[in-house]
Amino acid sequence: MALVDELAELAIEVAREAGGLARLRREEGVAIAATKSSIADIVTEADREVETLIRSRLAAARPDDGFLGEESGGDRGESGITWVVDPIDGTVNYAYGIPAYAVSIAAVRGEPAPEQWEALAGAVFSPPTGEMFHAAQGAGAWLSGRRLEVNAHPSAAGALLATGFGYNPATHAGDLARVGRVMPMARDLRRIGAASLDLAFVAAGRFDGYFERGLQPWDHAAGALLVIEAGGRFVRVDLADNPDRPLFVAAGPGVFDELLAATASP
Ligand code: LIP
Repeated sequence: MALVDELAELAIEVAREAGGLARLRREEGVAIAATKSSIADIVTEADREVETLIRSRLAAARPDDGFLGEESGGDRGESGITWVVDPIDGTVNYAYGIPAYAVSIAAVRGEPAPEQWEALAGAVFSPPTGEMFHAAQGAGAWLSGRRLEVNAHPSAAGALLATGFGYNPATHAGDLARVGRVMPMARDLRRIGAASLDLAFVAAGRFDGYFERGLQPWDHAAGALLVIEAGGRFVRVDLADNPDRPLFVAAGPGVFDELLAATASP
């Protein structure tokens, strides 16, 4: 079996088990364990428990790999491969009981930095719906045995788009200005609250495009590979006002350039 396929199979297996634990804890009742950078940036005990499960399963299967997780940080392995993990993406939705959250697991090669890594495999599992989106480098993106393709929507005019807003309220004026530039040309806008699902939906043709500033590596590592393997484009753009808060844009080829032009300014 090719390495990318082996990594994808492991990502799928662990994401499914981890998603089952997340769903169980949700049904039992979820408490916010801590607030991180802002009132919107929270962590639950389930986030921590699910990431611990994921980390232990991956280490048991591939002990020489590195790990980079939202809740437990990272360590470099010996194999040159790093697992980039968001145990519960859409944490606020999860805490409020909104059925829009996912387990995101990606395997990357090289430096564990988004602008340098090579994505090899990824899985985005949605426990509320049971949908497993997955991809292996060069082998396409898939959902329930169906190969995914981004929409062939010919332009940003009339496109169904999605976005998100960062945790820092000081950045919301720019985010809302960006929405103001996009809305006049869009069919409509959705804000799901889980970047990995936003990206999976672009790959599946449920959105024509997605844009958001300030995503963390674990938010987009798996979803970006889904988009690319589904024939879409994904880019990270440093903006002049704050290069440490890059803009991410994902879309099909007909929408991408116009969407990037409309969003790639502070
Ligand atoms: C979330 C992202 C979402 C963004 C939220 C938050 P988390 O990740 O998936 O797109 O708008 O602000 O960053 O914190 O739920 O893992």
